[in-house]
Amino acid sequence: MAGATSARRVSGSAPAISFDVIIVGAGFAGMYMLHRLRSLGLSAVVLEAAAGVGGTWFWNRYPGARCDVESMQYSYSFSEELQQEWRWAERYASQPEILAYANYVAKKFNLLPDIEFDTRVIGAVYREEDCRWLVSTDRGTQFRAKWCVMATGCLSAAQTPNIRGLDTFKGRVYHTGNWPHEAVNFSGQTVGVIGTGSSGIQVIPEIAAQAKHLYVFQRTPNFSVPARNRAMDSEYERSWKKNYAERRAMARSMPAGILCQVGAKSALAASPEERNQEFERRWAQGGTGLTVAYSDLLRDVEANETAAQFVRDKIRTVVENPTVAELLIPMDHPIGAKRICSDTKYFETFNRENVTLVDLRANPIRDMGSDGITAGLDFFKLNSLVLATGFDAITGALSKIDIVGRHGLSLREKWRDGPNTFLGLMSSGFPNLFVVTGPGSPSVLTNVIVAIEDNVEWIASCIVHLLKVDGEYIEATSSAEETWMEQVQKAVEGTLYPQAKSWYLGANIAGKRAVFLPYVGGLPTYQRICDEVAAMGYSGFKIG
Ligand code: N01
Repeated sequence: MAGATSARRVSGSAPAISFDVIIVGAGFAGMYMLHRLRSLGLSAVVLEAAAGVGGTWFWNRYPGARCDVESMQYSYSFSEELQQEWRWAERYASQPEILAYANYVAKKFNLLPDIEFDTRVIGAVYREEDCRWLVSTDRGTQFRAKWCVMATGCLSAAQTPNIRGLDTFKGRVYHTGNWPHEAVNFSGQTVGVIGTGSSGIQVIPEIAAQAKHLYVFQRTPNFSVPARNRAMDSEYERSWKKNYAERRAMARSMPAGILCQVGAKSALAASPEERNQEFERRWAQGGTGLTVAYSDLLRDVEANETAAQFVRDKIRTVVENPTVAELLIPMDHPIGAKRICSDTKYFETFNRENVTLVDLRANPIRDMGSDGITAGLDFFKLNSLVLATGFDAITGALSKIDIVGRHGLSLREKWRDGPNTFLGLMSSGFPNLFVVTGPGSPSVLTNVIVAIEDNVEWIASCIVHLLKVDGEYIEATSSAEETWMEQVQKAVEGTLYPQAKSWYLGANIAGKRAVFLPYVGGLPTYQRICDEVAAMGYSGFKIG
């Protein structure tokens, strides 16, 4: 809700206000955390940099922004009433619809009075003397609480590339991850888009349909599958709503927390005809299910190559100019090792007369001037530039905050060579500081709303336990953390993920240590471990 205001406005000069819990972020994680804590009778405040709820869906308002998990699944499961009454318009929801849903939830559960909007958290310090977190904001306000929950999101720190002269460009520069609220009209303009990840692949067809000319500056081609989005089929919706609880439970038993057909057989055990038929079926169905057609697509190079080759051939069929087609074909990474993209007429867009693909591998960007961009020996005159250049993922939002734990330990310093957490939920040296979908949890490899709900439930139960045993603090032990991080790295070793220079590894951020950030062992395994840890009295944690 743009411009939403909370009932309580805290003035900059007031002393720190105390709560049981401070939650940072009013996206899907922060909203549910607030609701859950309230149900326990605890007092909580949510501090949110944006003017409204929704997190990533508040900021990523670029044309074409849409979820790649089906709407019937990309939604909260905690309230039967909510999931019955909300009606999704499309198979894959658009950003405005998801934002409307977030606002509906905020209203339905009366969350707004406990959210401080337009309030960016800049620091959080643990005070050993009273085991409390002191959180400070860019408004000069301070908040104090026993527990602090970082619900800061995995893809919330937008990344602007370091292009010489970018600030001298006299046209408008947009970032997909921080899109303006007012409608942007590219009609009659020559526009440049840098970046061909999920955001670029969604925004490019929309801008092409409006602009006079569009230059797509591509450094690395990406695999993308057609979304085949369509209006919600009412029979499909009814079938979900009739069995919602059962289907949600089934989804939770799947590795990504998404109910879909996961092939149990090796791709190499199928004949080429059989494989082709299966890939064609999934291509026609639309969505990202192609990469789970066989059990070993993300484990075996040869198996992976069968799917990669199928998509490469599709690109050759769709793109009319063979030279352009070859430039759009990814050859440098296994399919699925980078997050696969889902599109609506992306490759078709390169058949338009008003679209030019600029290959940055052959012609790297040299600099920008007031009128445009120079790549290789060519100058491209532009009216507007769109940066679809991604995020400092998973750790970026946390490292923007100056978080200081025991003995003056800085989280940024501790994580300089890669983040260390136990279960992605807590980091040793930072008592009572929880992270939702933190590094070392399955987070971005799942339907993130499922991962969020499970983490929030775990944190809520942990707080209940602490209250029961009269614990002042809970903290991950460094040995549990070390063992968990070894497990996280071990889980990824047998997969093809490390073969791509992706944001999963932090490879898109200069100077970021290459460490695989999410846990690839799957949501059910992860959840089982979290539950066992809790059942054993929070083994691996110190309670004092
Ligand atoms: O970001 P990205 P994204 N010069 O990092 C290029 C989720 N999401 O915002 O690959 C030139 O994937 C960069 O090139 P390269 C989803 O999880 C979901 O698109 O580094 N190019 C790349 O092409 C997704 O994976 C949805 O060589 C530069 C692009 O910018 C994640 O968010 C929709 C450059 C960045 O791609 C991130 O996606 C949108 C430079 N200096 C996002 N710097 C859906 O649900 C970067 N690039 C569908």
